[in-house]
Amino acid sequence: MGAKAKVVVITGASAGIGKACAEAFARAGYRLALGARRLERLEEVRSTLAQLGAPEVLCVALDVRSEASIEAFAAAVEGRFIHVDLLLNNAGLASGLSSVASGQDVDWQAMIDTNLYGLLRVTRRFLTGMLKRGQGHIINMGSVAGFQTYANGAVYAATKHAVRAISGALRLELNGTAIRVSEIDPGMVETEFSLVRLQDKAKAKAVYSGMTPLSPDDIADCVLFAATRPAHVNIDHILVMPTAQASVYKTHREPT
Ligand code: NDP
Ligand code: 8X3
Repeated sequence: MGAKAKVVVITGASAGIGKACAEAFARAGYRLALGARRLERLEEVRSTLAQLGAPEVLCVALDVRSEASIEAFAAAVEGRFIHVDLLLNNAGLASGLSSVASGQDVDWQAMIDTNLYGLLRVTRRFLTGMLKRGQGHIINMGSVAGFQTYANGAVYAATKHAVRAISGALRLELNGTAIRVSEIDPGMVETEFSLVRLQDKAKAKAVYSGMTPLSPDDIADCVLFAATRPAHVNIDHILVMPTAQASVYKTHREPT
């Protein structure tokens, strides 16, 4: 891509899907602006990303739950790159697995602040530049939980249903501009997601026992596909599941 290499901003690039997307965009020659709370984890992969082909890699601490952190992150990104071509809203989490009757405010708040408010505020901040330029692409990380809900996952599923609503509304609001809005909606992907959710290594491992989950690279393939379509093509959404997972209710597992 050389001097005109496109710029992609990735939130939550320190692990899992976000990190795999950073690697995929590096291989495709994009300039990268990466955010996450664990700056040291971003710095650890910086040299690998450069070796893979990213002409520039900017790593900045970002907590999407904080408006001030988003502003500092965006100012650093715009200070370095001026234009952002693509925003990948990937930062997200599930906190706990409990019924509505027994749910804790602290878990609900973490999911709503990160997956919903965080995505909204980051989008608003980067849309300003995209609207001035009349160009850009926003890719939101949704989930199969944006299409189906499950017991003990009400609030996580609510935030992912909200992401789908936001992607749809944005497409309507931006119709007539060249700004595209896509959503990638994975089923089970083995990352740090279940460890963050359950806070227990053995329980997190058991989530994927007896089946082959998606890998972060599988999702990065989908993101890169959506990102690299011609300007007149908008991928609205890609719902992608492990072959062993027919729905959030039915996953085939081999005896282990
Ligand atoms: P990981 O836990 O492996 O990665 C989550 C990433 O989000 C980390 O880089 C983390 O960085 C970042 N993050 C979390 N909170 C914040 C915050 N407040 N500010 C900035 N960054 C934050 O999980 P995944 O890679 O699996 O998750 C990525 C996305 O994919 C999420 O939106 C998730 O909901 C979605 N998803 C995951 C599925 C799965 O089965 N794994 C399936 C469907 C969707 P740090 O902690 O350093 O801030
Ligand atoms: C993560 C997938 O099924 O745990 O978005 O909700 S699931």
